[in-house]
Amino acid sequence: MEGRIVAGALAPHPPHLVYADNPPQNEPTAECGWETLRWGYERLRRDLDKLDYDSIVVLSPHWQTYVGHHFLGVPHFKSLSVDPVFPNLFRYHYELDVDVDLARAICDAGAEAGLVTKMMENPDFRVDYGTIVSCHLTRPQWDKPIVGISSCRSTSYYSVEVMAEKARALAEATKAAIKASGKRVVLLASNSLSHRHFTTESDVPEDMSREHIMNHGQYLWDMRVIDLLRNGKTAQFIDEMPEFTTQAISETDAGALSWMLHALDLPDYEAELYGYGTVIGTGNAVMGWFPKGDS
Ligand code: 2X7
Ligand code: FE2
Repeated sequence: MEGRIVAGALAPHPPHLVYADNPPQNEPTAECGWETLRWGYERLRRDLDKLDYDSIVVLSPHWQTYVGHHFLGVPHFKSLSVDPVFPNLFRYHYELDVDVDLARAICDAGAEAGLVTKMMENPDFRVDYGTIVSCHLTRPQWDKPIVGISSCRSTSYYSVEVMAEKARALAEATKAAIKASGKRVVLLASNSLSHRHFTTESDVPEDMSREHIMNHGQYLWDMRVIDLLRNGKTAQFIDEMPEFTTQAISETDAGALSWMLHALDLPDYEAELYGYGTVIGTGNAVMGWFPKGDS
């Protein structure tokens, strides 16, 4: 049977959300915080629980490779992930399985399409926090193997347009490999929307009286993007993505959202918005796409 993508999610990765959830894997503890996003993730999880799927494929802005895309290529990773900027919030003991067969299939399909791709086979590699946070918040049980894909930094090395072309090619490779695998797969675009952020933190990080969008311009951009995505205007979003990325310093620079939307064939159906909220001034939305043909 042909494999297929059963869902895609915009799954932002501020470590603050894991911190505020107090899972046993994370050392620091919080009183509360960023509820609209955490409740949004709760509802995303509920919808994903209704689906039957084999693997999760995630592209992360915090695994940065300047030459091509790399793929986690070791069956099991276990280590401690410490956020470099927020070590006070995120010291997370992770243990995860990798769907190496699917990773290799996407890696090979990408290479055939002319992309530079490489399997990352160092067993001591430390998985980045973007991958860990998005996967934890989407599936805290960690009972599905993941495919971890690095972000090729072509936006900074060349231009946002070069990144967009590569994201599209990687999406085609992802789709073809999933189809041939016979597997049912969930895709995660691990990124925030607007990304200007505060440079200082309050004494109590979860003090929500201090949390708000960085500026009104960023908010307007986030609302525009969410409106396009909610209304199935993903092709228009892709057209506007370079300007959004530049003006809102958005984490869409990493290509995760473009990759996922292309792999979903640029949905013209509505996305489910589970929640929007800011984290240290950045804009974050949790959203889901459910291609027809699944229950
Ligand atoms: O990586 C992040 C992010 N994208 C947004 C907000 C806060 C921290 O980390
Ligand atoms: Fe980030």
